Parts: sequence; C-alpha cells; structure tokens
Amino acid sequence: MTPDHQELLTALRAAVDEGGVLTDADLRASYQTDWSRRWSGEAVAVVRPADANQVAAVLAACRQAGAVVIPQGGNTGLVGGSVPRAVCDRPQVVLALSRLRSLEPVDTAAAEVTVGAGATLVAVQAHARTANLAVGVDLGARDTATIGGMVAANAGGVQVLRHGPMRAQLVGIEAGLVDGSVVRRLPGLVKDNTGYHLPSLLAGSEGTLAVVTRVRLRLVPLLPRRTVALLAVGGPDEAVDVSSELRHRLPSLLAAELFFDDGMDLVLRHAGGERPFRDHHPAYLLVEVEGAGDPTDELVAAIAAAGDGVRDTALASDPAGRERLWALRERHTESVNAEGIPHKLDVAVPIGRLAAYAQEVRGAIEAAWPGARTYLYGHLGDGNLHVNVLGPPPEDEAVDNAVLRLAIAMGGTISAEHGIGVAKVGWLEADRGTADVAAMRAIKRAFDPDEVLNPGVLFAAGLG
Ligand code: 2HG
Ligand code: ZN
Repeated sequence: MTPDHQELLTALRAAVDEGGVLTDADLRASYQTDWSRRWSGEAVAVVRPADANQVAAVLAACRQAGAVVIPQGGNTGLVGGSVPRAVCDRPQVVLALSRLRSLEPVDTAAAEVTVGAGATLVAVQAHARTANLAVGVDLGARDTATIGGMVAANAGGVQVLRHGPMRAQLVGIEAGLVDGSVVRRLPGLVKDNTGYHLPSLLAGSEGTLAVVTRVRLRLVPLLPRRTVALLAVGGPDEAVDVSSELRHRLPSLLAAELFFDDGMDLVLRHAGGERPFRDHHPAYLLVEVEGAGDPTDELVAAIAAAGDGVRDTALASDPAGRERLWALRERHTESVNAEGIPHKLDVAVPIGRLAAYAQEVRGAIEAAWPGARTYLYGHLGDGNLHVNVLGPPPEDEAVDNAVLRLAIAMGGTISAEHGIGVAKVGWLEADRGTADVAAMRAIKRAFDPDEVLNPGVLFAAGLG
C-alpha cells in the first residue's frame, strides 16, 4: 500500500463512522466481482457510509485524494458498472449503500413512500404491502437488488408494460454530489414544475453523476387476485401476435414474457421442477393478469379469442402454482450462469420486428462464434429480448458486437434495461448519435468535472 493510499484511508475513516471502511482482502472480495463473474477489479477499500452526509463526505475525500468511486447497491448489475475497473490508473473505492436501508412510513394519502437507497426491492415491496399498496417495478433479482441501484440503472423488469420502469416511479430523490453537497427533494409532489427534474436525470445515470441515497417512490394499488398463464406457441411470431391480442383485450395485463424450449430445458435441469406440458413446443409466452376479483375468466376468454396460435395452456391462480410457472422464466438467469460465464445482452427492438430479430440473431451469433450456445428470453411486451451467449471467452467481443449491430440495424437499442456500464461503452454513439452523446458528456462534466464517479462507465474515461 502506497503512502497515498494511507492518506486516502485516513480521510475515508474520518468521513464515515467506525467500521465503515473495509480494507481486508477477504472482506473486499464480494464487492469486487459482478454477479456474472465477467467483470472484476480491485478496490483500495470498500466504504459503507450510514447516511447521505457521510456519502457526500466520502465523495469529497475521494475527489481530494484523486481516487475514483464505484457506487454499489446489491451488485446485481450485469454490465460491469458496479464493480471496480479491471484497469484504472487511480485508486478505486467501492461506495456500498447497504447501510442506507430506512423504510419511512407509507404515505397512504399520496400512495408514496420514502426509502433508503440500500433497501432491497423485496423489503420495500413488503413494506408497501402493509399499506395495501405495491411497488410498480418487479424483477427476478428482487431479494438482492437495491432501490438506489435500481434507480441508477433505471431498472425495468416484468411489469414495465403496466407501470413503466424505475424512472416512472420516482417522485423525489436525495443524492450526494462530488463537491460534498447533498441535493434533497422528497415532498413527493407529482406536480412540481420548477426546472430540471433531477430524479429523471439521475435515473439511468449509472452512478456517473451523483450517488443516490434516498428515494421517494409512487406506489400502485395492490390488487389481491392474480392469474398466470403459460402459453405454448409455435415460435416468436405467434408469441408476438398472441401477446398483442391479449394486450388489447386485457387492461389487467401485468406481464408478457417470452422464452424458448431450450431455455425451459435448461431451467428444469438446473433449478428442477416439472415440464408443464406433455409435448415440447418451440416457444412459450408467460402472461400475468391481476384484479380486485378473480381475473381468470377474462384471461381464459382472451386466450380463446386470440385464435389458434396457442397450442397448449397451463394456468395457475394459487401462489405456489404461479411461482412454479414464473420460475420457468425467472430462473433462466441463474441457470445460464451455472453453465459458464455468459455474454449478456439486453436489446430491444420495435415489437413488430422482435420475431425477426429473435430468428436472425441466432445466425449472427453462429457466424461470429461458431458453436456458441445462445439462450433467448425476455420481456416480450416491451420488445426487450435478453440474449445470453455461452462459449466465447469473457474478453472476446465478437458475439456482443454481432448482437448489438443487429439491434441497431433493426431500429432498436443496445440496452433496454441493464444499461451501458463498461460493457457497451464502444456502442453508445452508434445507438444515440454524436449530438446526444456530446450533450450527455456536457452533463457529466458539469456534475463531475474530475471524473470521480464511475469513470469508464457510459463513456470511455477522459472527458475530452
Ligand atoms: C431478467 O429479465 C433479467 O431476467 C436478467 O433482466 C436478464 O439474465 C439476463 O440476461
Ligand atoms: Zn430483464
């Protein structure tokens, strides 16, 4: 450890309370590698502040010492943005938000709640439920993902078609800035037309502008009855057609998810469970509806009206049955991870081109890396497909480039929900164009002129 680092560590210890600075290699380890194991780097320390003022003090100390800060929530990100960079010429400090877990009383009159950035999604969901309300966003990593990380990544998940992504849930924010100040606006005013909307700006900023410490969320009604249907279909074309039909007919539609037969096999092999249908089918569409009363009849009627695209149906209204069907979709991620270190891409294309994309992308991957294994699944209702590829080594980008190139060529985006991180920096301009990226860089320069916060995420380091 160089004397510079000693100075930095002394400053960090002064910024947070006793025990808030971890330097031991064993204690740092889990903060330094991402969930997919594709991204990792070494931090001088992991700092665990207890409130917004300590967060701001850590930022100021790092800026002063020439160190960089990697903000980290539940470390469930999939684009390398929440762990240290593999190569960095400045000392790196992980700023873990896990101690900021406050759950303030639910404001039932406004249907809103203020929570700490380190609160897990599952904790906030349970908290909202005590007031008969729900969080508008839900996703598979709910047990570990934190609200602050979800805001920084503008997380999407399985209910976007109904309630929008994380950005749409935000009615206030508190965040630490690199100059040591704290911005705070948490009264939860839905109508608040007083200039730049910082919650919207920070949502999706991937820890490059400020560190989110508290969040005011709008909540949605908790409808007590839910039914899930798994529909076997002939392929992505049929899945898109059926899903559009159901969307038009079912105002209660909460989710419309897609996966394929190879993915179902993989999940059953790794996570266990039973195949819900006697026969194999090319693709599966999982839909969920909710209501104040039992929504099963309207779902069944809508499926019948969707025509003969549906080859078989499995229905569940009880919690255990619903969970069994959802597991077939949600456990794709861990099942792929169990087979190797995947290349994970989360593209979106206009819904009318999703089926063509799903078909063409397999060929593009095979051409880029013959013999690669491709698993496709995703949020059909949003045109968002998760492309997971096993085979190429983590550092080889041939398949990543093929997948992203095709998404742009089809009028889509290189990231529907996971963000740019370090994984897709080289592709940002091709997606957003030079004027957009120049405007984004100007915002970065204004908030963080010394590039203290997450350098190398969104843009290559060096503000130029
Ligand atoms: C999901 O929708 C997550 O399950 C993870 O966004 C996607 O495993 C993935 O690539
Ligand atoms: Zn997803």
